[in-house]
This record gives sequence, structure tokens and C-alpha cells, in this order.
Amino acid sequence: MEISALQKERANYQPKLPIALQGAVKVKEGALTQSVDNQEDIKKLFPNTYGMPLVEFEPATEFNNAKMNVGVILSGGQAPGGHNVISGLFDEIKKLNPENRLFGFLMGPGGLVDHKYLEITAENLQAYRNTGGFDMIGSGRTKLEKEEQFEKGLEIIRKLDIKAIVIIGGDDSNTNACVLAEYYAAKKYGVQVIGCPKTIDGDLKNDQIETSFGFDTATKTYSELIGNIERDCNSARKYWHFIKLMGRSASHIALECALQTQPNICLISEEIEAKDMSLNAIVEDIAKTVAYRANQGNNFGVVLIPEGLIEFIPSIGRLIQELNDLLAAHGDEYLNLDKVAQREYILAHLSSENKSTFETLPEGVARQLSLDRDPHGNVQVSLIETEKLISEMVGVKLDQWKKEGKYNGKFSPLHHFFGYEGRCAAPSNFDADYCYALGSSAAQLIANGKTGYMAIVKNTIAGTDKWLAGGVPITMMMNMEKRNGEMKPVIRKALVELNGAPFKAFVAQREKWAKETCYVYPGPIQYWGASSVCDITTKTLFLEQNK
Ligand code: FBP
Repeated sequence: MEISALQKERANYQPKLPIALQGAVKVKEGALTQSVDNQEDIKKLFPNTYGMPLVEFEPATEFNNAKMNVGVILSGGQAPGGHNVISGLFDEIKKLNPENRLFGFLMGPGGLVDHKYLEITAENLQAYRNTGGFDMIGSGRTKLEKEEQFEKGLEIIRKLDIKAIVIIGGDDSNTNACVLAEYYAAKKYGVQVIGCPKTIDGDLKNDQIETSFGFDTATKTYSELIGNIERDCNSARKYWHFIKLMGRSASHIALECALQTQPNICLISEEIEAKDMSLNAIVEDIAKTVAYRANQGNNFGVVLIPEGLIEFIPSIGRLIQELNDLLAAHGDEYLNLDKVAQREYILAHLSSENKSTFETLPEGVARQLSLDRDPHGNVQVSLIETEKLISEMVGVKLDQWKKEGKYNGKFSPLHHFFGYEGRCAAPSNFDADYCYALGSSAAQLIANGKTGYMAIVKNTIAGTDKWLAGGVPITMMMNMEKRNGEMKPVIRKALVELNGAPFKAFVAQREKWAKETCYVYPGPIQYWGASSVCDITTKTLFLEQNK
């Protein structure tokens, strides 16, 4: 494989570990835990993995030489740092006992079920250390949820003499990791399951998980691009850029990028939902800023739009809820019909309020909402061109104001979607270290007999030496939510908190950013050089931890 000059140098980077993981390690057990909500339901569903204590690692004097083979799975969307979780896991299990072996299941959870795997060795891992992407073993969105999948997986687990499976994934994948852990524990198979918090979306966080890996690198990558566009925009002064940013549900990515780049407008889905804003109200707000700036002679600007926006506009959210139920109960009756017949079927079955919302949406958007779901039941928001929908509506509003003599500017919109390009960037120093520590923690959880835990690293705004590593029972993060028409135990997704420090910091400045031009140009991720540039993490994490 031919590698770039950067890759060559970056391969030599030795990720830093918290003190507790640098030598021999022992476990300190903390308080027993409870789920965040619906305690009785969750306890009933997870009798073997509920209520376990928090775990923290401490330096020890004696080495644990646990003999264990481990399987690892990358699950869901790519996030920078996945390869470093694998590196940390590999190095730690070899440190425990050089005879330990690591197997990577290929193309996500499906690899476990289909018995497709690769043994990870020092040689084949070398080219992937500190690199972005999940291409070493691939990823996939197969949902591990059925007993026959668990039993199929067990066959290969037994064949390879695997003691534990590490699932590197987001909230849905870690929910499934917990279901698998519970199943193997209930059957007394002696197979442990450990999760690792991954997702660029940043929505897998709570009192125990400070951030999901990949968020740091992805937001730095997008902020670089946004900054470049802002500078171009401020040079030519003739375009309005509408930039949709990835992040399926929560607006953490958009908010972090706004804090880094100070655009004229950034929509935050959670605020729009809380204020019960209609699509029209959102459009009118943007048009007012465009008109204000035009009045100052500034026919240019930058608008950030979180990709999950559409689901948070209350009227559209209610429509999606009903479409989810319809899809779960009657999907078979219309999924195979042609486009026109499908639309007719759906319109005939919706309540009158949701029917009128459905009718007002452009046909392509309506179709995306009604048909496509990923295997976890999520609307595929990356495929909906919200940035175009909104800018077109702003254009229509401005034309109307022009006719009424209320606006006299030029509005030339351009559209961008920053998503996939941020998911496989070479991990920043933060993500490289964080992921390596997560992988090492996962190995230590296994060596100490834990199952149904997620590896965690805390105190992440301090230097790596001061980071605290350990594990949290996955059931602690669960509650019951409706999925595909049924109540299910799931890890609660963290949305942007409107009384949280990052959002408040944004609100304190956004009016100024809208009226004036206050762009900030973060530039590309730096891997070497001044620590004030290379080692800083996100503004979100900094503001949250300094609360
Ligand atoms: P995960 O939650 O699995 O980490 O995925 C995140 C994400 O990148 C979302 O931001 C995005 O909406 C989605 O994946 C896109 O999915 P796909 O890669 O299947 O198109």
C-alpha cells in the first residue's frame, strides 16, 4: 500500500496514556449504579448486567497476565480514531500476555454472524496506527439483536477461543452490545462484551462519558472548511453559503463549528423544537438577517444547518412519528408499490394534521421521510437536501419582500454538505490519544472480568497524564424509548442542552455575528508544533467541563 508523507510520519506518533494505564493496572470499584430512567423495566430486561458498579483504573505493582483472545467490531458510521482504539486494545492485550490474540470481524457486526474475520498482527496494524477511517476491518450497520445471531456469533467465538468482544459504536451499537452481554451472561457462556463510545455526532455523552471519539477531529475538519469558505465569502462578498453539517440528530457538530468559526447564522435543532418553530418561521428569521446585511451593503453570509433539523421542526417531527408507526405496522402493504401509489397510500392513512404537513413538503423530501430508514430505524437525514430546501424558501421570501419594497439586495445562494469528508480524517492528537486510551481501557475491563461495560476516559480537558480511565455499566445509561412502534431499552441520546454552557456561549454572541462579520479561520488540524494549537480539544468540551 502506498502511503502519504503525512501518514509515514504520523505512524511514528506514540499516543499518550493516562498514568493509570502506563504500567500494571488494578481496578477500583465505585458506587453501584442505576439506569437513568425506567429503572424497573431496565432491571427486568437486564437481570445479569444491571446495577453493576462504576470502575476506575489505578496504577498497581503487580502485572495481571490474563490470557485472553479478543474480537473487535467497528459498528456504524466511521469516526476518526477507530484504528487507534484497535491499536490500544492490541498493545494492551499483548502487554498483558504476548500470546493473546486479537481478531477483527469484518464489515461490522455482520462479520461476527457470518464468521468473516482477520487476525490483527503487529505487522498489519502498523500501517493503520494514527490513521482515520475504519478500512482496516471495515464497518457496517447490521443490527445485532436476534438470538440466532448471538448463537451464530458464539460458534466463531468458540472456534477462535475468544474471551471477549469489543464493540466500537454509537448509542445504538452500544445498546446492542449490552443486549449481547446480557444474553451471553444469562446463558453462562463466559463471553464478555465491552463497548467503546464512538460517533462524530457527539451525542453519546453523559455524566460518565465526556465525549464520543471522532467529534474532535470531525468538527476541526469541518471548521477548517467553513473558515475557508468564510474567508472566500468575505473576499468576493457576493454569495450566501448554506452549509449543511452532519450529525444525524443532535446539533452538537453545528454548535461546535459555530463556536469555532463564528458564522452569520447557525440553526440549532433543539432550540427550534423547544420554541415550536415552523419551517416558515425559520426561513423568515434567516431572510431578515439577509435583508439586514443587504441594507449594510453586505450581500453575503454563511449559514450553518444541522442535518437533523428537519426531524426537530415540531410539525415534521410529529409527521415522522406517525410515518414510523405506519411503516412498522403497514410497511409491507406499500413498500413495493410504485412512487405514485406509495404516496397515495401514505396520504390516505395519515391523520389530517400530518397529511397537510406531508403535502407541503417537496416530493423528494417527503419520500425520504416516508420510506428510507437505516437498520436502526433512523431517517437517513444525510440524504435530505435541507440546505437547498431552506435557501430556496429564503429566496422566495426575499422576492416577495422585494415586490413589497421591503428589501433591495442581491441573494445568490451556494450550497455545501460537509459530512463524509470529516469522518475519516487522520485523528487529531486528542482523538489519537483518547482512542488509544479507550482501547487500553477496554482490554483492562476484559482482563478484570467485566462485561456489559463501556470503556471510558475522563478529565479530558486536563493533560493526558491526568486523564482517568475506567468503565461504566451500559445499563446505567439506558431508558425506554419507542423504536419502530415498540418500547425498547436504549442508551439515551444526548442532545444540545439549551441551558448548557456551549449553547449559552453561542447565544451570547450570535446577534453580533449575524449583523457584523466576525469570522474566525481555524485552519487545518495540526499534528506537530505548538501545544496550544496541536493539543487543544473542542470548545464544547471545554465549556461543558468548566461549568
Ligand atoms: P454513527 O451514529 O453510526 O456514528 O453515524 C453517524 C453518521 O455519520 C451521522 O452523522 C449520519 O447521519 C450517518 O452516520 C450517515 O450514515 P451512512 O454512513 O449510513 O450514510
